[in-house]
Amino acid sequence: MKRITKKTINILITFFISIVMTNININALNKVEINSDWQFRQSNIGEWLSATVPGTVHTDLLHNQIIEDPYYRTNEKDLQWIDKVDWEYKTTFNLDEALFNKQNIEIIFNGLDTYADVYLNNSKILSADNMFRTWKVDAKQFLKSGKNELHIVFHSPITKGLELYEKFGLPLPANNDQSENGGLGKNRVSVHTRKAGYHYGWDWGPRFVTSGIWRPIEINAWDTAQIEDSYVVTQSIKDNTAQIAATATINLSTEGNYKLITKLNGKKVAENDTVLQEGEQEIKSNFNIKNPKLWWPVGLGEAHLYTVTQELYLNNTLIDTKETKTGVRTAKLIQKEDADKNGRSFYFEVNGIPVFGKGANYIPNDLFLPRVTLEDYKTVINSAVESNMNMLRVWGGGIYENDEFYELCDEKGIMVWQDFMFACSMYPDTPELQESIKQEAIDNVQRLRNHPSIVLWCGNNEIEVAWSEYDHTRGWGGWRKSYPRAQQNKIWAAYETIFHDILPKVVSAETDAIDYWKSSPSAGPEQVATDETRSGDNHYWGVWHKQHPFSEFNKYIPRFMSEYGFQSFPEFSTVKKYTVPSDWDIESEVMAAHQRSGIGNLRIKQYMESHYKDPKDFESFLYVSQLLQAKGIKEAIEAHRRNMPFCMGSLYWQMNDCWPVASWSSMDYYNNWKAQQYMAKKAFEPIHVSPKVTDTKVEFYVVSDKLKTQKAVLKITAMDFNGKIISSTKNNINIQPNTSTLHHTAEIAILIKGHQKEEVVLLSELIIKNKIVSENITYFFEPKDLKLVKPEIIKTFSISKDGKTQLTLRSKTLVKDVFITLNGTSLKLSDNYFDLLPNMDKTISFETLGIDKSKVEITSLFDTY
Ligand code: BMA
Repeated sequence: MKRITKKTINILITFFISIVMTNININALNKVEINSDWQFRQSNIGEWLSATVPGTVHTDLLHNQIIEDPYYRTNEKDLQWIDKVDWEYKTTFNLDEALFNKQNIEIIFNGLDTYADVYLNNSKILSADNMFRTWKVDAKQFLKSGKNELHIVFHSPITKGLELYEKFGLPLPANNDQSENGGLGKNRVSVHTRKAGYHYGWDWGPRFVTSGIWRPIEINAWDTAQIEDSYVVTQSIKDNTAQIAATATINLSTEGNYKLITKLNGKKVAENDTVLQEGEQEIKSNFNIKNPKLWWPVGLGEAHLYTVTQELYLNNTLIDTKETKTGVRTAKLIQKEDADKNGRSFYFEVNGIPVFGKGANYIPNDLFLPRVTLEDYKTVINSAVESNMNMLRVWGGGIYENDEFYELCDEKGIMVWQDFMFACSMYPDTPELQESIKQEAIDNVQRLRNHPSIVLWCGNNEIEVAWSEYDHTRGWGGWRKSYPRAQQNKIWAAYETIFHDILPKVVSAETDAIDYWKSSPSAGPEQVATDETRSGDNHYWGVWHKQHPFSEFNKYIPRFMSEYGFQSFPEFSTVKKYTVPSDWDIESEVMAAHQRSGIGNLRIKQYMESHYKDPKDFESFLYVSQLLQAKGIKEAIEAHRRNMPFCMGSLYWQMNDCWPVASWSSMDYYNNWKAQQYMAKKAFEPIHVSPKVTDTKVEFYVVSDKLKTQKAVLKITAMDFNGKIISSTKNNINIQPNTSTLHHTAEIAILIKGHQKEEVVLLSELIIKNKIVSENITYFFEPKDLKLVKPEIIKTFSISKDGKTQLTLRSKTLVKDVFITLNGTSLKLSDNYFDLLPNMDKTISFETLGIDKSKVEITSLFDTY
């Protein structure tokens, strides 16, 4: 019920604001947000209707019941007209005398999507053309005391795109631009417009080319001077002392004797007294923190944050204050040549410690961006933390995320790999576009540079490999090879200008210390990443695109795996939200509209055949698709971690969805955890036992992200499906810190002692101080060949000390892939989609209070055929 919640919240906020004051919401002394009384209509046509700001045309049409839910069935098809016409928004707001009398008044447009002409009291004050930019307009001369009118015309991004496309004259590759679905034939216009790539469609997303005021509009008024920005960075940490540089950018309209005081958690650490001239100036304050509390990625320590406050005084009167929350840490991308000179490392070192990056790729959480709430961000980021992840990659086909996203990553210790917003396309070489890209980069790097969570800026997603300039035997079909040499040179020159010149220069000018990586994946200077390269990062899509079996994840081990993945369907309760019963067939028109990968269904079926029995019905197919996905990705995560420290990162594709769809995500649009999310939580656990089955042996690895050696017992038990123990061994081991170690190898024949492989389950447990810290269940055959029997599960409900409902399950025989639902919907549970071992209790706790026990249902793999 995500949409309803968001809508309700919007209404509540609007209501609250209108009580506080009419028209303008004062959120800081001199800052007011223009967020109410907005109206919109198709440009010059029809009546004005109420609008929500921030918002989008599509969601405003929906709220006014002019269109139906864009995500329902095949509604998307009927809504393609929206991006072909112009729209206009208007509001009036009152500017009180006090504000109006300020010397300087600017209006800040934090996000206009995209081609927007802005009129203030009938004067044009801005022509915007880049969704990612922050536009600041000096508005004093256009404003009046009292009532003012703001009017914004959004030109169709498609009409504008087509104009630019025709003017440029050379069609450029843009694989995911679903121009045909938008009625544009082969005219892929997306690359001409600085707007989120996924709005034009992707292989997990619909095509809704939105328009609107997608981030707040604020009035910012000040006299004499203001602190425009405060940038705080850790320059080094040596001998228990952190050297910090705080740079205040000050905007002055009055020269005079100024004083800037810098405080750390309220205590003064620096003071600068200076005579400042009119205009923009920077004041640098350096200070030290003795015995600093460092910011650590989750799992390695506290993600400690300090508050740095800068106060600006004119003639000893406080005139402005800026507060920054940031962490003290150093973060570096380490690329060291290997001893054998055959490759280079690729890992992140935080505070001098190499950190294995565990996590996923993050896409925008909705097509209609202003619908994404703080709660949504919390759910995704908390899910990452609960799943033992420490890194998310903000992928280049979406947006530079909202501040809240990074604030949560800062708080929770999630490292962010931040792409610039370029993906799977080549871009024109027009100077206007390049200037716009430069300004967009400056805006966003400046906005985000105080976040300790961001450890890397990366130029783009997959363009270097797709074009393959450095190796003409490779590259995506229809890209470089389809152009004559002169055009290839022109297109590649544009690439080099953006990714080898503009963007790295902005990162180095605007930050002190953040690394820039030109493309993901890349093998390094003038070398394209392949599945075999021993440097840089890699996206391994052999599993899926090339139909490699899951076991190949063990073969293609890169230095850092920044993408790999496998699709699944969302659970039945989610599918029900966008379908009617007659759609319940994977190949139906509606299901196909919610499966955007051309090979998606085929691949799922192909892999399913190798691993699972043919599911008996639609619902079973959805559920088994999730088991399949989790099985494949488990193989990958464990292979990457077992190969630590050669491989130092594993980010699967993809964490979340932007609408209800079949995709590579581990959480669906309604934030339901898929089987893969529960699996990731186990496979990413800080200390993990990982058995690798070969033809005749099992190799038992233990992977640890902890920084201390630990004594443990490695217990290995082979049992049949009735719980009869076939063999059991215990080994005392020393778990090595921050690496992976092979601790034990066993012959399968000895483990299973003459039993049939399809009737044996192997339980590996790691016990530290009598506590099981990791367990892993292994089979010697595919699920389809296991001799499972009809489960008889005994359920016992109890209430935990903190009032939560608990459910204990027990069965005399093995139950594979237990799936628990309440009222037909999966819930956030302490575990789900797990194997229940014979004669062993498994207790699950429900996060929601007061559940109706009679509505709890349990199914398992046995029930699917
Ligand atoms: C990678 C991503 C996305 C895409 C995914 C699945 O290439 O970067 O572009 O959605 O694979 O095909």
